Amino acid sequence: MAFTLPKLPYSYDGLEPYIDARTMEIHHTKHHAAYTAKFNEAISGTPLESKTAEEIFANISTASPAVRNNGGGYYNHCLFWEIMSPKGGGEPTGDLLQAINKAFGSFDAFKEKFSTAAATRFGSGWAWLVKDNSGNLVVTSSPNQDNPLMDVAEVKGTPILTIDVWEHAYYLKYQNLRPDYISAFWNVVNWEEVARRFKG
Ligand code: MN3
Repeated sequence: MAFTLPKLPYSYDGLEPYIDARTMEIHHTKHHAAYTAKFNEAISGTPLESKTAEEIFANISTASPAVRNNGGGYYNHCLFWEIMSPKGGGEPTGDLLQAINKAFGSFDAFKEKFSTAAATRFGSGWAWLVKDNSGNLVVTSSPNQDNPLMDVAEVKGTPILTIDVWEHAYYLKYQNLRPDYISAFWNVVNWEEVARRFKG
């Protein structure tokens, strides 16, 4: 099974002014495309070729660094594109909002916790909102291209929201101001998609 680079569900300038078109185009056509190609290369001719990304991640500790880094890079960006939208922003509703309130006290407290996880992840990585195996919501972050589906993850579960905090995700527009990029991100979060993934 070969993994394919998905099309973005919106145009490269669709997330302006929060995430600029040039960053989106390079991020998708260069970075994500390279992870996808190298992931396929790394599993080609191995037993992993017939597995889903989720199955590969469940035993990632036994795989090569090329599979871990590029498989994560492939999957994480697929999720990242999906949980953003030109019509995003605002607040979640219904069951998702209730679960957020239960786990974090309030939506604002959740935003604060997620933003801090994203801002304080040293070097390159991702912040996550994860539905754990008990159905509870947890905020975490991971280095490099690791994700919560991997057996090596500090917090394991189903990722339902994520932000890429590699410099390539924001440097053209925000330079070293990662917190400004994180603040802007909230304006493009696709809560309908996050809620869909929460329902699972
Ligand atoms: Mn990236």
